[in-house]
Amino acid sequence: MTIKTVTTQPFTDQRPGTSGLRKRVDVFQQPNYLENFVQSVFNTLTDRRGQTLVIGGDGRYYNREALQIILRMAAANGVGRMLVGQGGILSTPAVSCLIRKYRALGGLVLSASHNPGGPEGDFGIKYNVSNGGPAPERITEAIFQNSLNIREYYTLDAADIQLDELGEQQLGAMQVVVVDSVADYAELMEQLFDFERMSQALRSGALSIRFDGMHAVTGPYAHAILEQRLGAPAGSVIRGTPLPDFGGAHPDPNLAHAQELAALMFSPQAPDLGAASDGDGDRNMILGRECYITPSDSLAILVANATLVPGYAKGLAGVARSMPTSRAVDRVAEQLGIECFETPTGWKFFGNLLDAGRITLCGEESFGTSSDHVREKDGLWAVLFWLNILAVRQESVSAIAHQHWTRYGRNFYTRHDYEAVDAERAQALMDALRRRGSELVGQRFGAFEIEYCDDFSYTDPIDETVSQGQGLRIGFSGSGGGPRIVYRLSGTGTQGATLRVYIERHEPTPERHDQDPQIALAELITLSQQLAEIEAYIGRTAPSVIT
Ligand code: VG1
Ligand code: CO
Repeated sequence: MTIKTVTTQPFTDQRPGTSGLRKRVDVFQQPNYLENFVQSVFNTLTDRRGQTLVIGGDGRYYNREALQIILRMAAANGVGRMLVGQGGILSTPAVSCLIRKYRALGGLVLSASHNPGGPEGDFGIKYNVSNGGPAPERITEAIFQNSLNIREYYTLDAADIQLDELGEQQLGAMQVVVVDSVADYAELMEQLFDFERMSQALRSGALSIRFDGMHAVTGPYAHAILEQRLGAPAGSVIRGTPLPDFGGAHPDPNLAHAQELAALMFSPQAPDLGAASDGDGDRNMILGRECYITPSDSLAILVANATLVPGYAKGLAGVARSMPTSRAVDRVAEQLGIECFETPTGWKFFGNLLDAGRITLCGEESFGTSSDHVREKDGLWAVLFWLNILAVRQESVSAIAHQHWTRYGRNFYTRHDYEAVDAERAQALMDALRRRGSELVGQRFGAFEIEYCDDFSYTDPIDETVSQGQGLRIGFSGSGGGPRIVYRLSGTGTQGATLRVYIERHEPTPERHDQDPQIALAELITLSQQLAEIEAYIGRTAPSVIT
């Protein structure tokens, strides 16, 4: 089959963000837009010839079309073998699992994660490297530089691959293997968790779960693992069929977007555990009966209970959290006497620590938790971890959380997002705050005195790469690390800018642990708006989403 060389012009906006290249579907559908980016990836992979790559997506609109385009380009670029999820479906953690298991050179994830899908929604593409994790900044930057200079791309004149048929097919000189989307991932989960114990509890009715797949990628995984293997009654998984537009809903697992689940969990019919995952299956939300667990607390509780789970019974090497994530896990790590790292936002920053064996569990406040079993965050893994803990402890989610807070204190935490604001104004807000940093130190606002104000810079402990400008931190004096407000701009949005404000305060007194976080943090929330002059800069008096 002859390779076709197609002439093209560069686009200037193909710099990957926090998690790959994300744009509106109509941007991706422009002639050569996807092709340019994919060719830039291949150009960067100088050792791709004859190698294996993994590819799959979350099933959103344009997934199948994009897959066919990429497969033809891969063949024309000399890739030896492509492992493709059946129907084009693979969750982000499943891609990571397959890359590692089959020693692939890397993989491509087609997803815009929790962003809405459909013709009016978003699409995305992310390259993962041979450890199964997102490409580090050095590589994403090389891809971007390549995209600025690209003049041609390579493809084949060939018929479409049958994406729904398991097994081998040929595309030019390249082998395409359509693999079961769930099997390898499910097998990995069985190695980590006590399936027998969880299954007994679920089958006997001692334990019950409701999992919301949000019509995104985790549906097939949850049906197979929770219902078929573990025996949770049919109906335990809701919205379990992936749909190209996610049923018109927003596949973002939080209280605002998983309303049916949230309503159930705060009703008399609530099961023991409620959970949801996002578009590409790497996020998780955890709920108990009348109880919502923040992702930051979830990480801390998993770390504190890890030895109850077979895969982690030996204990943890260390842990890590992204900078804006609450410091609840720091306290647990301190008690356990293990290292705790603070990394910039984005899963790629955990990769080196995981590879070096310095950390076992890690997480982000944005509903992301995982371990060294893959190199991505893993939604269903977190749900199984909780289920395993519940099966062993035989206590409610709420009781476990309260005992945790009694022992370590509670880190009241909230994130306020100001979405789709003017990008220049948002940048001006950040610049002004950065400039005022040193003058703010020592100033007092009511009960709060500013102890430090800095722009977070991270030096990777393994390869010493420096990442600057990762968010502004304002720390106040006080016990338990002191209250903290963090400001940063999102790197995953596709419309204007999104300002994220993260607010946190440690509360040691158990009698005060049952407050609503928005009330417990009320003064700091007001202060977060005043200090950054949010209304003056971006014209908003309230956030668009609170988590
Ligand atoms: C957000 C989250 C970040 C997460 C990223 C990708 O990034 O804050 O913690 O790693 O999304 O998650 P940002 O730059 O918009 O704040 V996902 O589920 O899109 O892969
Ligand atoms: Co995601």
